[in-house]
Amino acid sequence: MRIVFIFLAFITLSVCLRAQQPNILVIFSDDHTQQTISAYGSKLMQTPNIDRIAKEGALFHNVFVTNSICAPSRAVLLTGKYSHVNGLKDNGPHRYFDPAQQQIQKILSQHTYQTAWIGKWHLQTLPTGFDFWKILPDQGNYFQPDFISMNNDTSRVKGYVTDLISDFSLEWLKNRDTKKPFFLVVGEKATHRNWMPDPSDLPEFENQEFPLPANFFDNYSERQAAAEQDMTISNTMLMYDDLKMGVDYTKRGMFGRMSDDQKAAYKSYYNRAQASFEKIKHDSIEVVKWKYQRYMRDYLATARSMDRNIGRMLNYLDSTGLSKNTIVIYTSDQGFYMGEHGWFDKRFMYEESLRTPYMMKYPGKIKAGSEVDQMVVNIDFAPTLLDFAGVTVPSDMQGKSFRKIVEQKNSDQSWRKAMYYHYYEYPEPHKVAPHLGIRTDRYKLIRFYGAVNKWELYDLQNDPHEMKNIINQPSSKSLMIDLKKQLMQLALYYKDDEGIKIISN
Ligand code: SGN
Ligand code: CA
Repeated sequence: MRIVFIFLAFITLSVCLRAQQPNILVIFSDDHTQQTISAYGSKLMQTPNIDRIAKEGALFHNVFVTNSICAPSRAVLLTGKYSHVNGLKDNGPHRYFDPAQQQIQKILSQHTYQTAWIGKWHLQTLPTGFDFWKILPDQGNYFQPDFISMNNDTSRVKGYVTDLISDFSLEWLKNRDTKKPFFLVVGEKATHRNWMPDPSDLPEFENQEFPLPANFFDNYSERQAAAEQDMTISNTMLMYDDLKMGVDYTKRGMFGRMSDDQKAAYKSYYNRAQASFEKIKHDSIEVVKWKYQRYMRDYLATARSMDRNIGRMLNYLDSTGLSKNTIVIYTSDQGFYMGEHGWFDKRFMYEESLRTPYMMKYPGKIKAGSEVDQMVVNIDFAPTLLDFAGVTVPSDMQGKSFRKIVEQKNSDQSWRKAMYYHYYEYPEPHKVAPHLGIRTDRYKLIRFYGAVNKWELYDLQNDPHEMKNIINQPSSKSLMIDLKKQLMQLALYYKDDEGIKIISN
């Protein structure tokens, strides 16, 4: 009798625990930056559905990535570890993500969760430890994209990538095992280069003019790595591939994949753009400004489709009553330059690409409209989700759960005051020299190495656009010594042996 009672009590307890486990939906976009999200105060466009997550939950103001590039950032999301520990330092092709290692989905599976990844994946090895996945090969395509399924079959699907990723995600949600909580990552392709909008989103921005960032015409003085990169709108951005001028739609490839209707819509739209180019093409300054406007319009239009599709997913959660017990997170693999320093792309430890958007809702647990100013790093994402799922965070994960912070239960005086960064990929595709660095709430110290051997120091309070490297000012000396010491402490703490050597040199 007693044994039966204990058994029943155990069953009841485990059912209760399970009932409390939240569902988790992570919407993980590609290169979508804070400067273009209205929740962050952007005036460039409205993102009402993304903003909804922040309004119903928390908006994070200071979320940074460890290595501002795609595949490494995904590896951090899965492992809660820096690139030098999880093994994926760059996008490849010579480095691979080790699929055998510990990952968040594998841990959640062991604790009743049903797990899935749908959309862009971009780790060179296939997903492991998910109950379901359906992914784009490599970067994927915007139109009629191929998807790889779990049986390793690759097939082309008719439609626009952002719609399809949401369709597959909703389909999986509808057919999931409702007895288990779910963990679903939706990997968006938007807003990645070459920014091919859904034709229905083309008119929205066609006649809008966007203000040039204050440092658009940067001369990179005292910043050698910034001067030597290859990611400017003026020189690197391509008239054909990126800006869709003079496209031959009969050729195979990303344009050839479009349907006749889609091609017709593009031709008519981009012919008008071409006509505006013809008028200014002999004035080099006007050409750069024209490229900037075209870039902004296409990038923002891909974000518009994504925002609409996020609305579809949020509506599904609301209409099924799932919202009540579902954590929804919107974030991106890193930030991006929208013309700041004259650039597109990411990689640098400067603010626009070091930051990533992050918002999170969980009704009843996270107060609607809350704001988080603490310094969060993407190594914290996995530990936080495990914490919310009631699972012990493995001691080898390098991040920390910010659950108490977002639930406003603890002001946590011991929370990090500085973050550590390390970027590796060189030279392809944008010639950004490898570097590592530290960011505190006010200062940033960067050490470029390899192709460029230089230190840079910024006072973010006086110079938020990072135009003035103050490393050689005599008054910076003691600050530099102090920051370098802290940088070394962080490299030691995160066990970055390569970083330790570079800092000591
Ligand atoms: C492609 C892009 C680059 C971009 C990388 C990495 N070129 O190579 O501009 O930096 O991806 O992006 S493209 O002409 O092929 O679009 S990441 O988001 O996957 O890291
Ligand atoms: Ca990316």
